[in-house]
Amino acid sequence: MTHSSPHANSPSPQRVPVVVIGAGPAGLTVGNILRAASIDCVVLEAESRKFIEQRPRAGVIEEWAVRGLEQRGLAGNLLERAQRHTMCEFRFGGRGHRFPYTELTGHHHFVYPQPLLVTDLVREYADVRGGDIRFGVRDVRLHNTDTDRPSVSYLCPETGRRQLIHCDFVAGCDGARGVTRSALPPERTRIARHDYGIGWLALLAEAPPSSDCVLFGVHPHGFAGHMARSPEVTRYYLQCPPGDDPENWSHERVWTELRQRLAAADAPPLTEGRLLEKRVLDMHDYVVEPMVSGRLFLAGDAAHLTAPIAAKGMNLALHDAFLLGDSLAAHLTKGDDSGLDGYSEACLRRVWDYQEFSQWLSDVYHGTASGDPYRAGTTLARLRRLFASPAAAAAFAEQYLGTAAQF
Ligand code: RFL
Repeated sequence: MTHSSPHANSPSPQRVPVVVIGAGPAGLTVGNILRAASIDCVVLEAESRKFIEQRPRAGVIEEWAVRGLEQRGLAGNLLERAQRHTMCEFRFGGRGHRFPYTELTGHHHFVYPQPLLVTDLVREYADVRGGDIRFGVRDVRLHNTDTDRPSVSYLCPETGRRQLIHCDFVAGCDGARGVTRSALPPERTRIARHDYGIGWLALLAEAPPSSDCVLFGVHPHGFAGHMARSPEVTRYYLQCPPGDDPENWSHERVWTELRQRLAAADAPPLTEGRLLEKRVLDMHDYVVEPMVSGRLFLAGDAAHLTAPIAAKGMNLALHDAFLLGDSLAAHLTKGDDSGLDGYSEACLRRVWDYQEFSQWLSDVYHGTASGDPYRAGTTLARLRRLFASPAAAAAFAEQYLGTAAQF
C-alpha cells in the first residue's frame, strides 16, 4: 500500500538515490551493481544475516546467469566451487533415459546452493563494496512511489522507532511474501495466476547424491526428483496432494516412494539419509504486469512466481536484477532512461517464456499420475519423442538451459 504520510519519528530522515527492499538474490544483485557504480543505496531486509545465509532453496543456475554475475564481479566463489551439470536423466517405464544436453548444445548448468550465493552477495555488498544493509527491519512501508519524491519507512529493530528514508527509486525485491507488490495501483496492474492443483513434498536429505546428474522420475504414483546440492546433501521432491501435511510422510514412506518412483534397471540403489527439511509446496505461478509503477520497480519473486517445476525462479530473479541494476545505474550516472523505460517489457518476455516451459514440463512430470489414461498416453509419447527426435531434443535443451537467442 502507498501511504502518503509516513508518520516518521526518526530524528533525521535520510536521503539516498535507491532503497532496495529484500536481500535475496534479486535485491543483493541490484545493490551490488549500484555500489559498483558508486551509487548509494540502502538494502532493507526483514530477516537476520544468519537466516538469509542459511535459507535452503534453489540450486540450479543457468549458464547465462552465471556469466551475468561474472561480468559484474559477483561469481568468484561460484566459478571455483559450483558443480557443472551436463545431462539429466528421465526415469520412466522402469528404465533410465539420459539426456546429454551439453553434448547437444555446448551449454551446461551450474549447481550452487542459493544460501552460498546469498552469502557471497551479502559479503561483497556489505563487506567489500561498503553497502548499507539493515537486517531485521519491521513493517516496511512505501510512500508516494507514484511521485518523483518517494520514500520508505520501517521500524528499527533496536529502537522500535520508525525510520524514514527519502529516495529517487524503490526496488521491490522482497519475494513472494513481501509488501512491495501491494503498492502497485490495482487499476493499472494485472496479476495473472495459475494453479497446477499439485503439491510437491520438498525434501533435503543428509545423503550424498545417488547419481551424477539430476533425475526426473515420471511414475504412475507421481513425480519424483533428485538433485545434488553438495557432496553431502541431496534435494528430493515427491509429488503429493496440494496442502498435504508433511507429517503424513514418515522417513519410511518417503524412501519407499522415492525408491519406487526413481526405479530404473541397472541403476544403483538410492543412498538414504536423515531428512533435514520436509515441506509441502503447492505448485502455483503468478505474473504481475507491468512490473513498474512510477518510481517503484519490482524484481524477482516479488513480480513473478514460477513453481520450482523447471528450476527457473532464481534465474529470472537474476535476469531482472541485471536489467534493473544496470538501468538504474545508467539513469543515475548518465541520465540514460532507455533501460528503465523498457525494463518491465524486457523482463516479462523471458518470464512468460519460462512460465510456458514450466507448464509444458508440469504436464510431462504429472501426466502419468493423473489417473487419466489419455493424458498418461500423451505424456509418454512426449517423453519418447525427446529421445527419438533430434528437433524435439534441441527444442527441449534450449528451453531447459534458457539459451534462446531472443525472447
Ligand atoms: P527471495 O529470495 O524470496 O528474497 C526476498 C527477500 O526479501 C525479504 N523480505 C522482506 N524484507 C523487508 N521487508 C519485507 N516486508 C520483506 N518481505 C520479505 C525476505 O526475507 C528475503 O530475504 O526473492 P528473490 O530475490 O526474488 O529470489 C527468488 C528466488 O529465491 C526463488 O525464485 C528461487 O528460490 C526459486 N527456486 C529455484 N529457482 C531456480 O532458479 N533454480 C532452482 O533450482 C530453484 N529451486 C526454488 C527452488 C524455490 C524453492 N522454494 C522454497 C519455493 C527450490 C525450492 C524448494
